[in-house]
Amino acid sequence: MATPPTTIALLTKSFGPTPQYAPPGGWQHQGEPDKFVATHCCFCGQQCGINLKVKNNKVIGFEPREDFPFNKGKLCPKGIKRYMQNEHPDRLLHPLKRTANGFAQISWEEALDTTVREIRRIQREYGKDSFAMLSGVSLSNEKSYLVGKFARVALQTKNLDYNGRLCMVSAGAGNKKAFGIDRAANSWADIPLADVILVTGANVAECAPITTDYIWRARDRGAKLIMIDPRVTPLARTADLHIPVRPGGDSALMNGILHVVIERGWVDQEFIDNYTSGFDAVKETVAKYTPEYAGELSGVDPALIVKAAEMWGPAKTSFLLHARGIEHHTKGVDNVLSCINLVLASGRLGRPGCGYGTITGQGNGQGGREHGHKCDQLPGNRDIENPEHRKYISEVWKIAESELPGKGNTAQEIIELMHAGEIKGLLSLCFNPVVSLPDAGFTKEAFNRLEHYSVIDFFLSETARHADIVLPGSLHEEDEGTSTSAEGRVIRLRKAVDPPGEARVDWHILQDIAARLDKASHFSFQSSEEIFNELRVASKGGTADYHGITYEKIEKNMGVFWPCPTLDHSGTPRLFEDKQFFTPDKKAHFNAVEYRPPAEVTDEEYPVVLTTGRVVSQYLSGTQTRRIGALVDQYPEPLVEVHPTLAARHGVVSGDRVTVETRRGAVTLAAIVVTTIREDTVFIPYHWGDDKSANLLTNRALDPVSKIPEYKVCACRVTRVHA
Ligand SMILES: Nc1nc2c(c(=O)[nH]1)N[C@H]1C(S)=C(S)[C@@H](COP(=O)(O)OP(=O)(O)OC[C@H]3O[C@@H](n4cnc5c(=O)[nH]c(N)nc54)[C@H](O)[C@@H]3O)O[C@H]1N2
Ligand SMILES: Nc1nc2c(c(=O)[nH]1)N[C@H]1C(S)=C(S)[C@@H](COP(=O)(O)OP(=O)(O)OC[C@H]3O[C@@H](n4cnc5c(=O)[nH]c(N)nc54)[C@H](O)[C@@H]3O)O[C@H]1N2
Ligand code: SF4
Ligand SMILES: [Mo]
Repeated sequence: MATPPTTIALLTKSFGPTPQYAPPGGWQHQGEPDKFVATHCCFCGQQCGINLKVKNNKVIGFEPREDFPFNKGKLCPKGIKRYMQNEHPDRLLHPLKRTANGFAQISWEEALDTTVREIRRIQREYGKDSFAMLSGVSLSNEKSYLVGKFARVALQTKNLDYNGRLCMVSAGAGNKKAFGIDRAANSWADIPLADVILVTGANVAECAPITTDYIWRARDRGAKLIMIDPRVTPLARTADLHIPVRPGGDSALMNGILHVVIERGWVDQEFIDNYTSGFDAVKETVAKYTPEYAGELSGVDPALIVKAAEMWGPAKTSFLLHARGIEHHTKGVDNVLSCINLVLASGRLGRPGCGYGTITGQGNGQGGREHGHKCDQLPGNRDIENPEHRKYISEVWKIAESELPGKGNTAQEIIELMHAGEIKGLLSLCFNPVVSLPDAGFTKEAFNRLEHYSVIDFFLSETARHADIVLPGSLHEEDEGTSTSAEGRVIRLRKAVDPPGEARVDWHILQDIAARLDKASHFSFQSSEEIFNELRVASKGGTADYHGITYEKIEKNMGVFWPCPTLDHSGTPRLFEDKQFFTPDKKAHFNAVEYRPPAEVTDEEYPVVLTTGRVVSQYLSGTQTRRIGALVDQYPEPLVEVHPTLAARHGVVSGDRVTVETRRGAVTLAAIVVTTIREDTVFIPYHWGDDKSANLLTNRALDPVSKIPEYKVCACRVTRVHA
């Protein structure tokens, strides 16, 4: 019997989340749990261990998990409150379809049949690649792998990409160029052993909170800390040296530091000669980046550049960390390479206390970038255009190589093609592009032009509101699986509860769609572990080799670091110990980088630099954390950080409403006047949608190599709103 179409009042009346939710009796009075489930936090790439308390098939709270070596019981505010989304009344419990009166509940049969009918129609009328797929790396390794296979084998489209395109791709491209492998070079155990730590473009205390503990342990031993950021972030307040770089100035700044390091003779010539290539070109390039020239380009006092070189250069051990502050740029890859050049010149890699790493952002931002989620990638971090790689994966997937699509478009390019009317249909999961992509007005127009859009999510995100069919998926704690942390450690996620109502585990939904596309024989997995075992084979021989990792081994050892090629291999916490790199010539490659200005620079009309990022209590596009009351209380809405000098120029005091305007749009928000930001720069966190969205302002310009958007710099003007 067909389900009668009842519009869902909660979803149509108000799109805003209902954060004040607490179960009857309140969270504190849920009684004794039936069991504890040892698993991991669902949010950031630190992947802290946590014990979930479960009662009557519901998560009712948590206990610290002291046994997991990374965080040893410590959690940040998000980890502590993560369980509170489990029973939220906004949770999608039934499939929905769009009607003239809002969303109506439908049966799974109707939802899946409609999705598949539209996939077939669009692909018949406009070609296979006119139907695209977008995915995300809050998904487990198993789901990420399955998505890659699903898009190529079931949808047969080349147009699959993922939300890591907004996150890890500049670091990934830089790391591959220099080292031939895309992973932090060390486990975090090397951080406390470093004598100097240089952190650039990373708000460690708010975005990788547990890493703070590692850095403090180094400082307890007397280590020096250098922080490079346009803002004095919480960790920067305790640093030995803070360099307030002008957004977009990083490659010039790093070239300047390397200039001084070379001039003073603090390079490891033996390491450079034996294990690297390309140093002479770099030396020649940085020769003109004197502290004065580099300081002028990056907006900092030349003395600070000299001071940084004096701290970094002669140290015995060191660790360099960066995150999106240097990567979210049209020269994100160049910025990363300029950091790697400094590390290589010092020769401090592959030894205790000597390390380098990008701080991976999303929960499975590491694993999710290895298993074929990207438009140019096959599992094991293989290349979709390499004939040998294609042949191997076609054999694993039991298809003819000719059936395997080629390289597709990246996430932002897919949106551009939707806007241009070339991509007509979309299936997405685990991605909220209407909030998270730059130039949100443009993104919304692109979604409105689709002929069909199906989404798998557990909340009705801002993007899901554009869907024709909504398929209710699963939370982290509703499925078994694995994830790979920022350190490169593969860990076990454990199922605590079943999906509520009619919601289904994400990969079951993909298998149901595949079956309706007549591909059941390729998608007949009975468990997450079966998917993982196919992933192991598919990754075998690739750089991201998981072949020697099993569920049992992960559980026994509290995680296994890849590469791990064989069952008797214990994993690789520290890369490059043998000074062998993963490039064809086994050497590490220097890459000369010339400074380029950002895509949009300030002028008379738009005289202020806008940069965007995060706050500790909110996560990404906010669909989850904006529904957790305690986190909303901590930071209820976006504030514009303004320096007192700029504030005075506009007569603004904290709490005043200001309009921030760029060539793309305007938002009006409350200002917060702080001395911790550059005078020429304002900062807005991006975790909100609709009229509070920072991405109404940001620029769609992309890095030519990584295709990451330039979230970290554009030109704006600020005006005070008079009551
Ligand atoms: N609380 C919280 N934690 C998170 C997340 C979250 O949403 N909330 N998200 C996770 C994810 S996916 C990611 S990618 C990471 C991101 O982690 P981070 O990259 O640490 O966070 P962001 O706030 O995006 O940016 C970091 C810093 O870059 C600075 N910055 C801006 N422009 C520049 C520049 O041109 N040069 C330099 N050197 N610095 C600049 C900003 O002032 C900011 O302090 O966090 C992860 N952890
Ligand atoms: N202005 C500006 N914009 C930015 C950034 C910035 O610094 N500034 N940072 C960028 C970065 S680094 C990132 S990583 C992106 C993130 O941007 P998005 O990936 O769009 O953000 P999320 O909030 O993770 O969106 C994921 C969606 O998937 C759902 N979801 C989460 N887990 C699961 C799951 O297991 N299954 C299913 N089916 N759904 C799930 C959530 O409910 C949510 O609707 O934002 C980018 N956008
Ligand atoms: S640091 Fe990251 S993984 Fe750890 S509790 Fe906080 S959000 Fe979760
Ligand atoms: Mo990210």
